[in-house]
Amino acid sequence: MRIYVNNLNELGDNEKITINGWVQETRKMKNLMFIILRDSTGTVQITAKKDNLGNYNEIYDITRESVISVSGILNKKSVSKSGIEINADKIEILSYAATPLPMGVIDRVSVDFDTRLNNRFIDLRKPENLFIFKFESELLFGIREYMNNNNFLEVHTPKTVAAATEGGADLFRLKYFEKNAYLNQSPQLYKEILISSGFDKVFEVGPAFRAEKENTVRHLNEFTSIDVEIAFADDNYVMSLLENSLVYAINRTVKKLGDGVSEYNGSLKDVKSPFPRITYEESIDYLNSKGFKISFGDDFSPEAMKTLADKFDNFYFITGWPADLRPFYTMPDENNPKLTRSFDLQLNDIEITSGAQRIHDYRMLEQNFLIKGLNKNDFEFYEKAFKYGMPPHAGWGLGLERLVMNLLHLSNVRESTLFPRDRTRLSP
Ligand code: AMO
Repeated sequence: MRIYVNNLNELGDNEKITINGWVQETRKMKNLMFIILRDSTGTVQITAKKDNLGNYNEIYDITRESVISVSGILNKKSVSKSGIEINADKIEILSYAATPLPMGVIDRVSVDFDTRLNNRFIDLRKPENLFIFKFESELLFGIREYMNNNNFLEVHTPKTVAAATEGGADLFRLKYFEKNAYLNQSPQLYKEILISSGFDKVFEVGPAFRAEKENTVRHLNEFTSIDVEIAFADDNYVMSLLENSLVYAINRTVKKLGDGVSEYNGSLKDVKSPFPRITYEESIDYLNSKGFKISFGDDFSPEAMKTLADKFDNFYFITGWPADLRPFYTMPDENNPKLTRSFDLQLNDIEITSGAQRIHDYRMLEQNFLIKGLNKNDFEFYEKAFKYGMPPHAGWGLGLERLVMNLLHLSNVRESTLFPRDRTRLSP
C-alpha cells in the first residue's frame, strides 16, 4: 500500500513509513536540512540529518522539483506547521530536476498565462490547478453515476465523419484516404441514429471539434461534450434530467471535496433544482426594458447575457429559441412555427448546454434541409434512420470545460482544460 501525505494523520506516531514525491522547497543548515515534500494530496516536512543519511551530501544539493522516495519515522508531535514531520533514515533520488525551472510551482511571482500553458506540466503541479481537475473528475463521475442509475447506455460514436453536424461552418477538414472528412462537431447525428436503433437512452462523453476563429475566454477548438439523447421524450423531460443530474453530481462533489470547493465557490452547496426558466421572447422584453435594442431573431450579445444573468443567482434556462437560430434537427413549436422546442442552460452569463426536442418525421427533416440550405445527399446516412421507424426524441449537449469553469468561478475556459486547443495553440 502506498502512503500519501493525506494518510499520515491516520497513522501512528513513530510508525515507519515510505513516501514519494517532489522536492518543493529545502531549508538547509550544515548537518541538518528540511525538505518540503509534495505529492498529489499535500505537503509534509522531511527532516534529514547528516548523521542518519549516507548520501547526505548528495541530498544537500538536491534541486527543487526533483523526485525522491523517503523512508523514515513519522513524528506526530512535530513543531512544524502541520504538526507532522518525517525523520528520514533513507532518501533515494529518483529523478533530478534541471535548473533553472521554466516556472516556479509555489513562487509568488506570477507568470503570464502563455508561459503557464507552454509549461503546463509544471503549471499543473500547483495544487490549486490540480484541484480543478479533481473537481472535474468527481463531477463527471457523478454525472455518469446518475446516468447509470437511470439506465443510460454510455456510447462512443466516431469523431472522423463525412457530414457537418451543426451546419456547414466551423469545420476542421482532413484527408481520409481518397475522401474528404471532418472532425466531428458533435455526436448529434449519431446519438439520434441510435434512438432509431432502439437504444432508448444514450449518453456519451467525448471530444468535439469546432474551427471557430473566435479567441475568447469561453471558446475552445476542441472541447469535451457530454451528450444525452432519449427516445419518447420531449424538451421538458430532458431539461428535468439535466437539472437533476447536475444537482446530483454537484452535491456529490461538494460532499467529497468539501472545503476545497468552497474556496472557489461558497454557494455551490446551495444549488437546487428545478432551475428557473425564461423564454427567449421574455428575455428580449426584459433586456429591452434595460436599454437594449434587441429584435426577434437576434442572438444575444455577451453584454446582453451579462445583464440577463444579473436576474438569476445560478443556473437558468432560456427556452423557446427562434428556428432561425437553431440547427436543422430542432423541433418547431407546434403553436408557433417560428419558434422551437429548444433551450439553453446558462450559468452566470455563459451558455453551458444546448438542447431540444428533435424532428423525428423525415419529411419534416427534408423540408428543413431545404430551409437551411443544406444538401440532403450529405445526410443520407442520417435520414435513412428516420425512414424506418424513428421515435420522438430529445436530448442535450453540455460543455464540460465551460461547466467546470463556471462552477469554480474561473475567468478563462483554458483554466479548466488540461491542454487547451485554441486559435493559436496546438501544443503542448
Ligand atoms: P452546441 O453547439 O450549443 O450544441 O454545443 C453544446 C455545448 O457545448 C459547449 N461548447 C463549447 N465549449 C467550449 N468551446 C466551444 N467552442 C464550444 N462550443 C460548444 C457549450 C455548449 O452549450 N448538438 C447540440 C447539442 C444538442 O442539442 O444535443 C450542440 O452541439 O457548453
